[in-house]
Parts: sequence; C-alpha cells; structure tokens
Amino acid sequence: MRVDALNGNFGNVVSDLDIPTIVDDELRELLTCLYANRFLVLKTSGLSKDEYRNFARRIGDPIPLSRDADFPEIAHISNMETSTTKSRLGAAHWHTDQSFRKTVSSVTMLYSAQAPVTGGETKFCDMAAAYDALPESKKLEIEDLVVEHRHGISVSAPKGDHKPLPPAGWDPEYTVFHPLVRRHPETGQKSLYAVTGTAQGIRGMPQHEATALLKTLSAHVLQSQYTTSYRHQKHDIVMWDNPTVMHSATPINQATGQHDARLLWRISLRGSPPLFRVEQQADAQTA
Ligand SMILES: O=C(O)CCC(=O)C(=O)O
Ligand SMILES: [Fe+2]
Repeated sequence: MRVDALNGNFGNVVSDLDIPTIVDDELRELLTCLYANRFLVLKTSGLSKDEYRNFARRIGDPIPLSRDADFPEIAHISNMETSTTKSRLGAAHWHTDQSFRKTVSSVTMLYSAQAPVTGGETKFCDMAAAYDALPESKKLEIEDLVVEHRHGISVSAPKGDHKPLPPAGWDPEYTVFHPLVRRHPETGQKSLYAVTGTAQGIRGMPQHEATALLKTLSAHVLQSQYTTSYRHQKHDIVMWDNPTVMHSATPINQATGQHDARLLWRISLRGSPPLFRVEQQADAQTA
C-alpha cells in the first residue's frame, strides 16, 4: 500500500490497496495510519455495496442508518432525486457523528458513488492537535468536565452552521453526557471531544459559563491550522476517526445532471476493530 500526505493540514491518501482482498496486516497498518492522521482517503477502482460493507465490518460494528432492507447499514447522502434543502444542508455544520447517543461512533466512512466536478467538499477538524496546543492551565481546568449533548443547534455552533437534521422520530429532549477530554480507545491519545455539534451545556456549570467555555473551545479548534477539507472523487472511500475529528459537509445545490451529482454511501461504526482486540489479547497473554 502506498501512503501520501494530502494537500492541507492533515489527512493521508492511500493507493495501491485492493479493498475486497485486504489482509489483516494491511488493515492493521491502515488503521494505525488512520489514528495517526485523523482521516484517510482510500483510492479504489469501484466497489459494490457488499464489498464496501464487508470492509466496514472488519473495522467495527455498522450502525443501522437506513430503511433499506438489504443494506440497513448504508445511508445515502445525495443531492439527487428526492433530496430536499433540509437534507442537503443537514450535515453542513461542525459535528461528531453519533455524539447525541450514549454509544459513540468509532469510524465513519463515505464511499463516493457519484462526485460533482466542483464543490461538495467535506471539512475536517483535528481535535487532538487542538487539544495538544492548549495551555497546561486550560488542560487542567477542563480535564474532568462532562458535556451535555442533545440533538439540535449547539450552543457553541459557529456562525454559518446549518440546522442539523435529526434521525426520523428522534426525541428532541433526549440528552446524553460525554467527557469533554477523552482518551482515544485504541491509542490512548487525549483529545477534545465534540465541543460543538450537539454540545448544549456542562454538568454542574451555570449555563452562561458553559456556553462561553464551549464557544471558546469551538473557536479554538476551528482555527485554520487545525482544519482542512477534501473534495470527493468518484470511487474514493473517505474514512475518519470520530474520537479525534469533527467534520462538516458544505452546502450543495440540487443536482441538475451528471456533472454536479453527489452520492455518498455512508457507514458509521461503533466498537473497536476486532483485529486490534486480537492483538491486545495476545499482548495481555504475554505480559
Ligand atoms: O456530506 C458530507 O460531506 C458529510 C456528511 C456527514 O457529515 C454525515 O453524514 O454525517
Ligand atoms: Fe457527519
């Protein structure tokens, strides 16, 4: 497999890798690269939904996202046919996938079945680099804080963010709590987690103070040196590490033809990759 840095602040592009026949050692190398670089673009020569889902299942447990009886794990993100303004703008805000649920997501991947010639980029923010850059005093101050998450416009949403689109039938009052600073489940690296998107408050802190702190952190992580963007190309898989990355879609118009059509197959995973669990078990046995 060949790995090159992308233009931009972070992220790598991986080529010369055959996804349907990938072996465990290659997958382990790929995930190590993902955790170190936050997001990866995998160049493919075209995948079927089955091949794509099989690849995803080796990395974690796909979360059911769609009503498609054959592929409930694959959600379509599209500006074609039945798309509405709400659905096209629904992810055009800085967020962390699944941060409004108790069980957070490990990896999200988007396979590009159709890519527009221009536009349709996904933006990314490196929350681990942004955490590392905080002054020690700030790190100490926020170390044990717990953030209240609820679907809806976050109290720390930056200007220009669009309204999130909730899953069908979602209870708008449903609230969960996640630590503000999390250790990565595989690497142990500390990172800020989901400071905007669904963040609505901080446990035990007056609302005006919590809002101010979340806004400050959100402005900190979204500085240009921690953000980058990628324009999808047909047959790419873009995958990112949700614990250390926030992302945002960019607004896109309804497609008028092939040249501006965008169709992404989205899979979000929870749980840690089974092949890392095997390695950890082996380590434990020899310790
Ligand atoms: O469409 C995009 O660029 C990103 C989509 C997204 O954030 C999501 O589906 O969670
Ligand atoms: Fe997302």
